[in-house]
Amino acid sequence: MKLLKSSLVAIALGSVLALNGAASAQEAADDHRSVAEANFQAADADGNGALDRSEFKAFINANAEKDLGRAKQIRRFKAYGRAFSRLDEDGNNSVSWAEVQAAQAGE
Ligand SMILES: [Ca+2]
Ligand SMILES: [Ca+2]
Repeated sequence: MKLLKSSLVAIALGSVLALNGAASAQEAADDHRSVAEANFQAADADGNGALDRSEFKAFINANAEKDLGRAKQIRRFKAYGRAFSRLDEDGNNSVSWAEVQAAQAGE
């Protein structure tokens, strides 16, 4: 299903990508990041700029709805705790936007 969807998108965007492939790929990445950032801010219920474990779960679920990164797999396997620990690099039991971006950069 995912392959089929990707193929259809590729066909639909073929002429655009042929003209300006690199810029379009970059824009798609920027789009994903701005959606993820909006989800991050929406999930940050207490507005302290970082996600605790329950806020993080809301963040992952919002990202899964948008098919971002590995959010769907995390949701399917309920691997929120493991994902949280992996992202929380400084171990302060909260995930900052910088930590989310650092993890994405490493993928
Ligand atoms: Ca918070
Ligand atoms: Ca942290």
